[in-house]
Amino acid sequence: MSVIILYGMDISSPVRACLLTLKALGLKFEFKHVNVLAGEQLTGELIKHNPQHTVPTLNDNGFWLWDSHAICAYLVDKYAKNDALYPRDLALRARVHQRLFFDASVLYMALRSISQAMFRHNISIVPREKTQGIIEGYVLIESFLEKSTYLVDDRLTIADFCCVATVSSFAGIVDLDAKKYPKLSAWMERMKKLPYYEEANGRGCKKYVDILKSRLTAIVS
Ligand SMILES: N[C@@H](CCC(=O)N[C@@H](CS)C(=O)NCC(=O)O)C(=O)O
Repeated sequence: MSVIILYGMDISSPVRACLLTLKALGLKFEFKHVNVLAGEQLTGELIKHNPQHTVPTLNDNGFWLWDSHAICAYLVDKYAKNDALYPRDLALRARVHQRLFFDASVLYMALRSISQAMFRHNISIVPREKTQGIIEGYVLIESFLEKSTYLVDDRLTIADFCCVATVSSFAGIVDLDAKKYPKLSAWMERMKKLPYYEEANGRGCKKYVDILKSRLTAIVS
């Protein structure tokens, strides 16, 4: 019997990107909870197969893969009935990649630079310059959505899944101002209407945002 296993915890934004993809594809999968806050990623099966010990990690019938962007792309290529979520057209795919790499290298890193200090070193005061990374993320996504309803034209792709999982988590540090970022806010509302959004991203994101807010004591210049 075919078994897809996703290792992770739902407060993790890259894990939620994979949950959005799995749900959008209607795939059956097993979710193995790994409590990263307790260091569980450094033990058991996960560390044997993923020396980088990150979640999400996928085990698709013995094929192991990590990094949310790689996992989402793989799942669509392997299991989707069509290429809508990850177009095969060269130029479209290149633009999806640009957004995915933007998420990995800009958005996620802005969040990580703050959350790692909080989770690993119990630091509750955030330097203002670090929150600038989040604000720049908001500004850039607003500009990407200037002429389109999704991040690549008017088509929903895995780029939206990866970016929304990260951007929705930003609210733990800097609330999204709908007046300043109307296109971004409309996109978030559009994403929230997806029938699987709440289960795949909404719930875990709320938990994560609540944790960040409870730990944050001040933003200082
Ligand atoms: N670029 C990776 C980031 C994965 C990542 O850093 N995940 C964090 C949780 S959000 C993690 O596993 N941290 C535990 C560790 O690095 O040991 C992805 O998109 O999957």
